[in-house]
Amino acid sequence: MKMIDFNRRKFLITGAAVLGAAGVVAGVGWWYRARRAPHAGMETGAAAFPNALRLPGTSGVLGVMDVAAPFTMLAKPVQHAILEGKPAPVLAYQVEQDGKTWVNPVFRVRTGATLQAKLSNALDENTIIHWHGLKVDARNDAHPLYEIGAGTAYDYQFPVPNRAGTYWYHPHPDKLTSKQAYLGLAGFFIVEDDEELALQKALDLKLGATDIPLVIQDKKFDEQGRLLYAPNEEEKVNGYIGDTVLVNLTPRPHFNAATRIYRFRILNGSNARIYRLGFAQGGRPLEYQVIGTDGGLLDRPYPVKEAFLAPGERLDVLLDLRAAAVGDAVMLQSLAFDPMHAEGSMAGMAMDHGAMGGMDHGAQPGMLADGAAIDLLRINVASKAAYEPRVPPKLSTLAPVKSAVAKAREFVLDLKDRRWRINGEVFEMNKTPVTVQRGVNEIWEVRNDKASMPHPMHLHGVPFRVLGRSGSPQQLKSVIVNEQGLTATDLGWKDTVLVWPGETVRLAVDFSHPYPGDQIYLFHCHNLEHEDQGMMINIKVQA
Ligand SMILES: [Cu+2]
Repeated sequence: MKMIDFNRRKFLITGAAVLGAAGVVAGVGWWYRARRAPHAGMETGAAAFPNALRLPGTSGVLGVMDVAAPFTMLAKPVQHAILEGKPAPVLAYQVEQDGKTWVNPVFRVRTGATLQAKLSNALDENTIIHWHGLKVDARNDAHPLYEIGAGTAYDYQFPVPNRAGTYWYHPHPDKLTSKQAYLGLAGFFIVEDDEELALQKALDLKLGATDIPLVIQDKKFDEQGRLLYAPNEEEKVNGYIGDTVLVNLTPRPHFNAATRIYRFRILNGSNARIYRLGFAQGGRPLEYQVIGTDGGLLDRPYPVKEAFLAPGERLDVLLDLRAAAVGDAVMLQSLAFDPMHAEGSMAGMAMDHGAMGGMDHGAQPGMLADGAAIDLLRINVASKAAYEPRVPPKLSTLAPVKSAVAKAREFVLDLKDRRWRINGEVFEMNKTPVTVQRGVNEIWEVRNDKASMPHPMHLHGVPFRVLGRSGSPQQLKSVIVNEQGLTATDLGWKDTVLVWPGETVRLAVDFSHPYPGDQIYLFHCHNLEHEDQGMMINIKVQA
């Protein structure tokens, strides 16, 4: 298995290198092979999805925990059988309160509430928690400057000013984020406000039953069911791709539904894999409504048939099963796409003709290529429901984007000597190449090199709006929803935005905040191998 993987990666790099400037062509070729991959649209029958999707209960793994009193999060290895009958060590956040235990809890909190938590590090290395998407000061945001050693603890205390939305938390220590997140450390952080509660009431939604957080993660396992994390040099450049896709830590999952509306809060918690999400019934794509993104509800529902979701991003969707009949099945899928690995053409790597022999053999058995079609979750329509509600035509009011006075600030993404760079640099802990003034609205222009791969760029502490995309690849055309070239995933308040090769993405960032003193935040790629390899830059917000 390891051999196979090595050969495939080797091909991916050398294939692109051989084709030189036509690196994009190599990407397309890869896509066609991916479509022929054995997993692509493999078996969609009930027998192929034997495992009940893990749903958030009131405790245990992914249990919902209402944040009220202070609590302690113990980061530690635990035994957990992701694969049936194969208990194996994973890393987890464990919380104990009122006689109950949660593992990677789904935190639920009201806007304006204060979170008081102690991180206790029972790992054998440094760690720190980043509250992804929350508006907090630098100390609570957990820049790796604040990482703590094994056996020590860190106190968080901050009000949650965010509007309602699906946020999350995960580790952020220097150069260890990818490994720790991959081995299990991650969870949802759901914020609610009056508007959100009104929507739940209008659509009769209940968290864990009809309002379901779904975290999608691709993993590799060994024979004993242990998670394998050992990226080789190619995988550090490409990102670490798994061959088993889990939804809520469940492989090959099914969910028994009734004929009503369901809400899915989808988080791409994978290290590097992008998904092109669609629902289908009998191979026919179903329309669904995008109602929210990273930073909460949109102004209205946006009907789509597919949407890209990159690592770190969230998509809040409604699926209407009222037209379905009992006995029907609806698949949540990732559709095949060109992963656009065009980076090899500029990577300056030596050609290896020996590896080309494997080129025509396509994806190897057991591998799940980047961009391959994947059946993620089988939704069995199992019962009839009397369900009257209609989706409200208006969901929320988004504050208008403030116009910026300054000229755009540029961020250029490229690859040199096998390291991904932002503005020609790789991360240095104590260097702050970017200083912005607190209170200023800036326009950011993020430009990705043509000979590159897609980078999901994440900004800490400060949410932004996506203003426009240009130079987008052809495959984005079918998902663009407005004249600015945005996709449904780009709408509303964002903290992570996907930038495809050759694209320029314009952002509006509002740097006003209430915290005294200078704040050091981060702007980085959420392909976690890229992040750990230094595709990250300090952003100083000067008081
Ligand atoms: Cu990246």
